[in-house]
Amino acid sequence: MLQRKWYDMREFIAFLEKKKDVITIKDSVDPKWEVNGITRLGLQEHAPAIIFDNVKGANYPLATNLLGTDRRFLWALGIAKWSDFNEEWCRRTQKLLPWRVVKKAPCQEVVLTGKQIDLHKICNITWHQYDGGEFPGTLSVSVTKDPETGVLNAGIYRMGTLSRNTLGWGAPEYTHGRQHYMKYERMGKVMPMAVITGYDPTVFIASCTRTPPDIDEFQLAGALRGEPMDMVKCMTNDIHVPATCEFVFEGIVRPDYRKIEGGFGEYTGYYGEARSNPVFEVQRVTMRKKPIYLGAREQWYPSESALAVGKSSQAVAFDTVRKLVPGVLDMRCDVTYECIVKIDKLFPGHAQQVMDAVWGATYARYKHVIVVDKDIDIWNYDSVHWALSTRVRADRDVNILPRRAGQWLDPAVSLREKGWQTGFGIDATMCNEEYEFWGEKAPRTVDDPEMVAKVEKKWGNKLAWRK
Ligand SMILES: Cc1cc2nc3c(=O)[nH]c(=O)nc-3n(C[C@H](O)[C@H](O)[C@H](O)COP(=O)(O)O)c2cc1C
Ligand SMILES: [Mn+2]
Repeated sequence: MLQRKWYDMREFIAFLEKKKDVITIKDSVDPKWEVNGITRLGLQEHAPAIIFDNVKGANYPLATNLLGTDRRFLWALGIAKWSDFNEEWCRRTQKLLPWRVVKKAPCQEVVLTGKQIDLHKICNITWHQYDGGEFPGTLSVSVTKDPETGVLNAGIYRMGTLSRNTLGWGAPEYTHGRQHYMKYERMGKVMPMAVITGYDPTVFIASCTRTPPDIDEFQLAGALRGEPMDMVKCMTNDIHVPATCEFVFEGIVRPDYRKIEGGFGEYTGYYGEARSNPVFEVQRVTMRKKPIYLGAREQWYPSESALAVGKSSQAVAFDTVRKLVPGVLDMRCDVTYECIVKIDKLFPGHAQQVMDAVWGATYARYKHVIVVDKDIDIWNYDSVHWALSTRVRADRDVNILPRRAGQWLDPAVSLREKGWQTGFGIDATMCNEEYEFWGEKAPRTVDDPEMVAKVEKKWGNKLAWRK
């Protein structure tokens, strides 16, 4: 069985070393442009993960592109291929795994307080050319506690440095972290928060997953890795964090206080505008000895931001939809707002029912839903495109659902309309029911599996191009 349980980020990096899929850059690099350019090239070329040993002005090494390729993302979970991914995720997460509390933790080996805290010396990267400044908070997981239920939430939201010890906190209103904050703010109370980075990769994936509310992402991480997370209480508040992470930033977010933060290059592949965001005030930093900072250059696929948000949320959406609608076989969502669903079509309106389930019951807020038949290989866009061009009649098969809750960062929507989107569904299944009504049959595809199987047997290893 493939490995899926990692003690910490270092164990995963050691695994990548064995696979020759991580490189270390020892030369000094400029945080304003060189890290940007090198990570951009690395992502675009599906290259190894990168550790920058010597970032000018920073005290710690920086790891990037950790899950930036399909292969590393699948390795992190110990899953062999995408077509196994959804089923395996659902199997593992049927039951979430509560975490264990430990008293002593590597992440509290070194402590910085007061004037010792200087964010500019911890992570000082400008990840994209036109970012508003340094963004240490790219793969930083915000951990908060619901003041009413006590349930923990972990989510990754952008954070840009405002001063030596403050960061803008980019959690929009539809995120769980922000909803915790809204509860504190209504009570006029300060919200305690812990921000962590440099963790076992299942924490990375769980924190990006768009789940229903009141799910503790550390229990999800436990289920994904097949062993409960070990968690330790923060030194200055009651929030628990993974014991083996590299950095913990303990602090508060005050009510009724905002500062302009951004703009920033987002996972959509476009710059998001500067916003008036709540402010995270760091009161203490705890870390491991010789810690490694973890960050990411956000962009479209290929990138860890696209993979982690896309694939984890896809698996949860798949689980939801297949529990509501029969005949749902697989799902693929790796272009931010698009969801492709494969079904075994059983009745008229089946594809439309799938669209309704995706729009109505999943948390990822997909705009576009494409439904295809069971003979289509959704892991091959050639196959999906073939279905779109040969099985669709637009006046019959296109469904538009205006004015739904959308994604804040949708580049197709101007600031005035932010937060709204239009559902667009394409039924790209063959219209068998129409043919059959008149006693006809839908055209047969030219897949010819029997001939292919016969040839495979006789010619399989004699074909020159296969050698
Ligand atoms: C690198 C990276 C950066 C992200 N930045 C943001 C962000 O700034 N705002 C946001 O709403 N989601 C962001 N996300 C996506 C969220 O982490 C994801 O939607 C997650 O489900 C949020 O957690 P929640 O559902 O518990 O609120 C980011 C994801 C990644 C991988
Ligand atoms: Mn959540």
